[in-house]
Amino acid sequence: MSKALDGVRILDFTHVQSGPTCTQLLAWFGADVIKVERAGEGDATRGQLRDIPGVDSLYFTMLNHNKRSITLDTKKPKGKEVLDTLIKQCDVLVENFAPGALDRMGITWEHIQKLNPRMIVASVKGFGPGPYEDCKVYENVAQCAGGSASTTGFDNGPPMVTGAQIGDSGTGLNLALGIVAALYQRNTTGRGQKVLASMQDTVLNLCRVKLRDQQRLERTHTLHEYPQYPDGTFGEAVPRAGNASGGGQPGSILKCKGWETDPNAYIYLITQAAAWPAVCKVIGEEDWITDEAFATPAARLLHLKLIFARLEKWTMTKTKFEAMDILNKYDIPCGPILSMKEIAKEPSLRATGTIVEVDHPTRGKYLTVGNPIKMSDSSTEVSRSPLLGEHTEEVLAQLGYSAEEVAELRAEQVI
Ligand code: CAO
Repeated sequence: MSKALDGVRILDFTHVQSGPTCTQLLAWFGADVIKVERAGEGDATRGQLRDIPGVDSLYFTMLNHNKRSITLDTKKPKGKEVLDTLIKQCDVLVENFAPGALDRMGITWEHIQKLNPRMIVASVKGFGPGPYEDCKVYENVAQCAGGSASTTGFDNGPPMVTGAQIGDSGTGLNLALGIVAALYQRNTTGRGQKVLASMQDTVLNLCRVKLRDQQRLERTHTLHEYPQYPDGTFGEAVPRAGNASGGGQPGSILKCKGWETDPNAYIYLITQAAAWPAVCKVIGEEDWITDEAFATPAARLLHLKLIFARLEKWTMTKTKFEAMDILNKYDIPCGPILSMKEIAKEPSLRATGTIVEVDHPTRGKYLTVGNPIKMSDSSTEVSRSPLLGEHTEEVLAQLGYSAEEVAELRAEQVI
């Protein structure tokens, strides 16, 4: 089967998480991704959070599948020459260095344009233009600056970051979309362009509903669906919503059978308006279907704590999976709180290629998350991440370097 991005060659100058997420996706869609790393250490994540001494970490392997790795010191003049050759022969350069690092290397937009006007130059940065544009940024900084931390957690606790890597992997995803759109536009313009995805912008985009609520709060001074209502008073900014649903359908996390010993014996349950009569039947409160205090969504907003306390009395008599089975029969939206252990073992996720087992020459077998985007005419086969510099000779030969030239570059520690 052909792949969506067959024939697209990516100069992958990314490291850590955000950039590698992007180029891994492009590789899964069929692009030839050449990862450029410094000899010796390579991408810093190869050595971070190691669980096996001397072996590429899971952090690295799980973000760099289906790529080729070459080592190159791009600060040495001969290394820069190789980089220039790569620029001439690739379609896209992807990077997520600290602001200005590419310019300091002499790889300016103008320089790239001269070598290859069709090249797309795609960058992740922590911030877009503005007061923080020169800052180095990691995941949690982006979550804090993008509005996620101030709106996550409980209203009586401090701001909180989430485990979902929305700043890193989220921005990588946005960048990949920008690159594909730029490749499409190049079909008509014949020109490359710069693509920028900032981590703050990405997080804010994912917190869109919170900016919605900020404006509602300023206009009406209350947010009926938030847990502070009707007992508490609101401040000037959108408060942390705990586990309340972000939409207009009230929801909560409720204890299930076994919660005393199992930290994940919980279910998320949404009392969607259409499912309200069914909810009442399931918990044996049929009177609530017609009772004025509960009959309408607006009336229920005044009693959410009581409603969820009653629901929890019911969920505590069932395991999360028993509760799921019963609630799904009535089309009541709900979801079990799944631990990573449970997710790793879930057969349906293995069957769809969302969880994949990969074999690695020095690590052995490990699990990874496969391509979350499934296409009917461009399938994804996940292959292991490259060892550092594994493809240096192969790529240089493809670029037209002779064996003697490669030996010389090696002797001069350029590769
Ligand atoms: N050959 C020679 N030099 C190389 C090289 C190579 N192959 N690859 C990288 N370098 C150099 C860079 O040119 C840079 O040199 P200068 O500082 O002299 O310009 C240097 O290595 C370090 O790059 P860096 O500043 O990007 O790396 P860092 O570890 O200090 O910072 C990070 C890491 C992530 C904070 C920073 O890159 C950043 O803010 N990136 C943008 C935002 C981002 O993507 N953050 C998400 C990271 S994932 O959690």
